[in-house]
Amino acid sequence: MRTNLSINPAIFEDVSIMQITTRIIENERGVQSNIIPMRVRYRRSAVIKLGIFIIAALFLLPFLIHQLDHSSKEDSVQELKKRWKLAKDKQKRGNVEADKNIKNVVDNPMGVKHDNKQGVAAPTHGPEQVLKPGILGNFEPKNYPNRNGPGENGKSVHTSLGEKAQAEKAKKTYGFNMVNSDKIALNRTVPDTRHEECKYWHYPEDLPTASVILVFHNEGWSTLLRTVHSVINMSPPQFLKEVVMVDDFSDKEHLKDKLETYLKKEFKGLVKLYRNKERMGLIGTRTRGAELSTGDVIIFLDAHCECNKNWLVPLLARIKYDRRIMAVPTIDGIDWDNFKYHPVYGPTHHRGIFEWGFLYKESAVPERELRTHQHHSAPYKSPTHAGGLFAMDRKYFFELGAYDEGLKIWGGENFELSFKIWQCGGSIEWVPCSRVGHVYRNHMPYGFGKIDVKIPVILLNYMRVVEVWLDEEHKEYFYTREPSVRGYPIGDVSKQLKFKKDNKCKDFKWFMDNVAYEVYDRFPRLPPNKAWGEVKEKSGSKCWDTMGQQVGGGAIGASYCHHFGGSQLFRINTKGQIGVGERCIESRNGNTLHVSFCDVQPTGPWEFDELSGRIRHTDHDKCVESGGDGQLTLQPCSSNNNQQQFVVNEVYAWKR
Ligand SMILES: [Mn+2]
Repeated sequence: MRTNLSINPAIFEDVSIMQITTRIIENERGVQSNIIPMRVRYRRSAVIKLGIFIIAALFLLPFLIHQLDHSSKEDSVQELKKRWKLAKDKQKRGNVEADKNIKNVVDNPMGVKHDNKQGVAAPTHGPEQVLKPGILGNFEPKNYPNRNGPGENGKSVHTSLGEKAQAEKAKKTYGFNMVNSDKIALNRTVPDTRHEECKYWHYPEDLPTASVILVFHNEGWSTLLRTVHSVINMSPPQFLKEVVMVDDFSDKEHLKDKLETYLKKEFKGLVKLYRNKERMGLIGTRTRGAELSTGDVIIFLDAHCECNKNWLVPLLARIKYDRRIMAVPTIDGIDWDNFKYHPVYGPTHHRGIFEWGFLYKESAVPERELRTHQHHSAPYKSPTHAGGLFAMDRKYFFELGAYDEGLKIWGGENFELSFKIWQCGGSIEWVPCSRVGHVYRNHMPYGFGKIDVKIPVILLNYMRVVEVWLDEEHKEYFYTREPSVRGYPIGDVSKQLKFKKDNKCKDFKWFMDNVAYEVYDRFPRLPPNKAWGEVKEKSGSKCWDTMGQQVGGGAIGASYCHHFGGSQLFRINTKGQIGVGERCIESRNGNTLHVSFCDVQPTGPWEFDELSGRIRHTDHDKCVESGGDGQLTLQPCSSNNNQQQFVVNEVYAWKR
């Protein structure tokens, strides 16, 4: 594999780099106003050994005493000794087999059925993590504070009447209610959302070091700094090499000198701040952050996160085990308005997949994957990831060529990296015992900066990914779903294709059959389009339009043709579905047309006769009629009614 660790000097010359020297937060006791020092303490190995010895002695003592009178107890003692030996050996050698002999005393409350016999044992590369029920994990935080205060323990905070106007303004500027965020301590506590089992995992002591990379653009003060404090507070110091902050050309005043001064004062060189001299976009800035990092592992987090208990070690342990694993924490939600910290998934594990327009989706982990694991809290494989939060071996990231440099701004980079990893020999795992809270925005508050692209940037990115990593069959599903971008020039992808060839990466069919196999269940292979584009009245001037309606919403209608696709781009496929975006058009009431979920078995109900221009609903045996007043309804079909006649014109907005 080609290793590209060199940093482009041209980028560096233009950029003011600020290395900050500061103190560790622990030395700040009592100095900063709203910062209550909170560093979670971690057991040292000596303490663990002593702890294990004491627990073992307490366990064994009664048995040993009884053994004098009751020789029948001998078996139990021998059994116990055997277990201890197995547990210890396992930790030493990373022996997977030994783990099966340790009884799991933590009930699996999720009721997930694990069929161990059918499990496929993964090859052991490095030392494995071990579950020791009843024995607190070696990196479990101790002395996690119990505090009262606004938002402590992840509770919600509320806006008073007097603050309403200011809160509204903040929402518009940042996408978050910063008035509420500002009331919460920068190092607030959060509830432990992990599965109970997570407390009893033991991890190797010699893990790689991590650089946590935070890319930001015009981020609010308290959400940004809470992320930094949380990373530092919740990570064992021996594994956190640095926090690398990369400012993608923000112009907010609080992110200038004030930020530099604060970081200098609070964190002793542990937090480094770099600034882009012009807007690079998220993807390019992430790669730059990786170039500037010095840890063994790079961990990307969004700039509005809060790390939960023992979030870091489970990620590092997977990379220690196999450096070609991308380890993804399980994301908790933080409300953008009241900042309540809460889990977003129920007891069922989820993983990342996609539909054919490459909208990111999550769905329950299939049984085929679940049955390869003995423990519900064990890391599991996932086809892809949401994009914002993940850990990777730094060198491996560059061996894979980092992100495709042709990807612009934001979007699709998660698929590029995922497909590249899986198809070229690596894997992606979601780690249930690593939890990180993320504030979901209510809207994207800022633009993308200047860009010369005639289709949505995200579609251009998808096209580059599709053209490099998909095969002919699967490419066709993408272009069936997004027909109007077919033929748009995507620039040079020869470097990516060469990489794929040189590294003998597997094809997309392999990926679908072996990794993302559940995608077909939820998003079946798309039937070809029979006609697509604007659906225009033959005798009028209006086009079908979703009118912004969603599933469960009101009727769609017709409005003046804008020729830009979007809400006026419909696809009628050979199986009789009418698609719009990822959704379909249905008329369950036999009267009006509505946006609905697509049936996974595509069979009708529509019939489009190009000759007559009639669009017939076969179940109701009625035809779509445009009233001329913007209403679309189903009416009895009539061959001489020109209000039931439509033409479907392909739309390529970028060609005009
Ligand atoms: Mn985010």
